[in-house]
Amino acid sequence: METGSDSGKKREGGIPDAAVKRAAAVVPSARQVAWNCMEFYGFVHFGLYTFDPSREGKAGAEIFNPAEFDPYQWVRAFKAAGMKGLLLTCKHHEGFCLWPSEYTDFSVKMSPWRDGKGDIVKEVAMACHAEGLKFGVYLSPWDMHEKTYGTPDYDIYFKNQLTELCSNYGDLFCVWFDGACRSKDKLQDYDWEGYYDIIRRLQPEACISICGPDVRWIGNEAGVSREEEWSVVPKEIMTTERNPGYWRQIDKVPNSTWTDIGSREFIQGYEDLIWYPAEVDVSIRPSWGYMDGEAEKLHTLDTLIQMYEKAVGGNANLLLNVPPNRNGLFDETDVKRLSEMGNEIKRIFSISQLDNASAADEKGRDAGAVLNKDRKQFYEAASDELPVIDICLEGERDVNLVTIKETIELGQHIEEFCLEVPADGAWREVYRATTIGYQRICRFPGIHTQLLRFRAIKTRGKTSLTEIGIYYDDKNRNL
Ligand code: FUL
Repeated sequence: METGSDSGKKREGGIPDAAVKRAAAVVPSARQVAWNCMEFYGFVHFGLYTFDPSREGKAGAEIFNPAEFDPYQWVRAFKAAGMKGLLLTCKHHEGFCLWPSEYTDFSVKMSPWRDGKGDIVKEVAMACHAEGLKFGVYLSPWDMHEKTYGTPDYDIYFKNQLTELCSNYGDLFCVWFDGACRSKDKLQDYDWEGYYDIIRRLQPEACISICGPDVRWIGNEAGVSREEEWSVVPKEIMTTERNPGYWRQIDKVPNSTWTDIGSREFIQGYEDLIWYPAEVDVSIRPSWGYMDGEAEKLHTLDTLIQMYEKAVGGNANLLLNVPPNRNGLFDETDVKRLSEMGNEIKRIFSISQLDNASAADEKGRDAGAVLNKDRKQFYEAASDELPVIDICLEGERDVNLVTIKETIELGQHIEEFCLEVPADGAWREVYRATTIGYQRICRFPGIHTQLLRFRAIKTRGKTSLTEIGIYYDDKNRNL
């Protein structure tokens, strides 16, 4: 169910209502829904740069030798954090390939590691699949080493490598094309559509991220999410990201770094709207690749939990990078932090207050479908009216954390909502926010109540919710 025509034109004097209707009708593909449901997964930056702290790019394959390389250590650490997948930088901007590509010698096959007979990509993919993590590949379009870069021959080279990665390493959940290109003089005229064809043919379930049609960059690398996050945005956001020169016009051309790319006011100027959900990518350390002296600068547990709640609870997925060291292992500091993070996420959501709860809308229609985690069961408003859902708990309970999920399979519609509790014969608001989308995590000062009301304040047409979770965080984190 992919949407959008190809004109991509800005609409002069568009009618707001028409734009809102168009936005309300945009829905995700099945692969985008599956991707959203992954919520949290890990990035691994590993390459020649790991072994070359000077980062001058002059070193050759002879320095690549991760003596204790153990992808199971990475995979288990990611699983302990609660991640659902692993994305590996198979080739970063430096051009060095972690698999023995047929199309270049600048790879593991010229390294001393396993006498040039090893394949990092294969071992990582196998460890992921054996341990139940999804596997994804990062292949940098920008290549500082490959001589053909900047000419049509590079497209052939790139497509050959893409074909290798999409054919030899099992199912991929994502192919990640980085938009970064710091080269000023040598720009490639990439055949993006040709790349997408290869992926769709060989890996139909994989999302194509960043310089691709399925998943959008959040717009910063600091782990910062928008307060109002829309998965429906102008198609131009997608096409600008993949133009390596757009950084020079960053204030003029709509792109992922802009604060507002989805509001009613913003979209009314655009004819073509697409489903293009956001991903927050951030490193656990200051750098993406391993650097000495950064173990002391790991993000704190509080910061990581805050990033998690704002991203996964703010209609975005979280992609957290952890760089292996020169032995080919994560440092123990990082392994420990990942397990703390996983334990904390589990703890936060450990006290559900929903046992024997019931839910009904204002008209008395049963809304119990929101009280389970089955996405196929959902509550749908009868018309364009603003839904009000009352959840009745088994008795009076402590509550300070609520999760809400829209049925994104039907689109993203809620623009503003609040949560209320009964007080003195009326309703008292305890929380208010804008978008929900895949999920909103709502934190508020603790209340003691049997009834909790969800009330939509502003929507784009008919809304639908698939889940409302009600919890008590007994540490009452004030994030
Ligand atoms: C950026 C790259 O330049 C960084 O090295 C890193 O790979 C990050 C995820 O994307 O654009």
